[in-house]
Amino acid sequence: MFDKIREGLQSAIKRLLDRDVVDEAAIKEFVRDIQREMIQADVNVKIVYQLSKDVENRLLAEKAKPGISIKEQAITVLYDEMSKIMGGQAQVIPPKNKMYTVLLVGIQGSGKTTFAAKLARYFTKKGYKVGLVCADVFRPGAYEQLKTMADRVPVEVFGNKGKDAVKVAREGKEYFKAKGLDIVIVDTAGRHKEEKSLLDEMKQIENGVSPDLALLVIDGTIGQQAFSQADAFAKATKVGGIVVTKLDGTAKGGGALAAAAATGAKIMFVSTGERIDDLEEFSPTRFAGRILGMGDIQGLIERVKSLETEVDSETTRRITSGKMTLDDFATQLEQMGKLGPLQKIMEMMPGLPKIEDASLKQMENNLVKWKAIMKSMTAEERKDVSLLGSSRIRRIAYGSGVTEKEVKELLNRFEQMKKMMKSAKKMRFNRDLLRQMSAGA
Ligand SMILES: Nc1nc2c(ncn2[C@@H]2O[C@H](COP(=O)(O)OP(=O)(O)OP(=O)(O)O)[C@@H](O)[C@H]2O)c(=O)[nH]1
Ligand SMILES: [Mg+2]
Repeated sequence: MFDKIREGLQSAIKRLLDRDVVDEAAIKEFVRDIQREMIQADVNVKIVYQLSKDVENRLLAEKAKPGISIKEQAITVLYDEMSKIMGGQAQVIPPKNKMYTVLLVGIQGSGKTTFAAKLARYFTKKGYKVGLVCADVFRPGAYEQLKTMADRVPVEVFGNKGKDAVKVAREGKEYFKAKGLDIVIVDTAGRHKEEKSLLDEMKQIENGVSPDLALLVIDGTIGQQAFSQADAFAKATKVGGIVVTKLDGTAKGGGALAAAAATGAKIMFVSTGERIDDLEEFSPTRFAGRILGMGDIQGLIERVKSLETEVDSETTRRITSGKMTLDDFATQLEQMGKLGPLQKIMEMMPGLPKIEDASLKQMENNLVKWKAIMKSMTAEERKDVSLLGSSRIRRIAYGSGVTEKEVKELLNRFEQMKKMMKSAKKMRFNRDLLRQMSAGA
């Protein structure tokens, strides 16, 4: 998701980080870089202009804060402004004592039916009792499509062929109300290719069904064209929210999100694939972070801080003086594991070279293997690897189900790591390492 724009912005960031001096000219060039990348990702020109002007003004006006380099400042400001253009956070929290009705509308093929099932799943996981209503009386097979997906949740689908949509929706509500459900999701027909007639019909259904929430489902592949749909919709309903779909298959997703947010409409969910669980609540800060390739960098820093306290000073001294033991190494690996999957950690660090998924997978596998190998060693062996002659290595390999070569590989890595840690002595442990990696300062 967002691969193209992320790569573009990351290389802009990297170019900035690679500079020796960051002066006014460098900042202006950074801003121009960003403009170019965003326009290529189909972000609306006005939005790009506003964002880049704000970033530039802030960077030129604000003095770098103590302890933060101008480079870090540039990334933080960009992140901040990107979060702003993504709009506010809007969560859906249906009450549990009263039935809550969600109406889905959207033009043909935007992903309503798929989303209906995903949303049913989302609410079911949160402990709500959910029912689906197929009010698409237009397309043959609409009921079956919804039913197939609903079976995977699983939730019940109410449908009644050959009647008008409003009537079916009303009957569906009554039906599920009698069963004591918490939430009813109404899927409608997308017989429209353009928004005017869509909105006319939506108002009609809305009046008939009186939903608590009307969601406009927008296909993310239309990029900045999302603006006019979201805008017209926001004006037509008081209970509206936006869903942007197909973000997995498009380079224009960032443009669609920014355009929808620019209308003032609330983006509530994004859909990122065809599977039933490919749904996310929309969070502006998280998405800005992802587009910049730093994910939830704040969250990561917090986690690293909390891990730091777990490493006592004795261990730190041992490691940085080149006397790291395999136990220490195991602890390090353990802690990396706590930060989350490598893939995620990597995504959170702008400016890191892109690592192929395959080699990441390989690294993950190694970590699992190494842990097993170290578990098959005795405490003495972990304290002093020089004990590990060929017969012990054979025993360990056997005990952990790997080859002797793999045990030796681990020992090599461990030696390398030991050297690296010694030379990194001046660096204050994890946090500084992370800061270096994340900001290149
Ligand atoms: N890659 C991807 N495909 C999606 C996503 N959401 C929906 N699709 C696909 O888009 C196509 C249309 O999805 P539907 O859910 O049938 O769309 P709809 O709005 O109900 O269509 P109509 O009822 O005909 O208006 C299907 O092939 C879905 O599998 C998504 O997030 N990612
Ligand atoms: Mg449909």
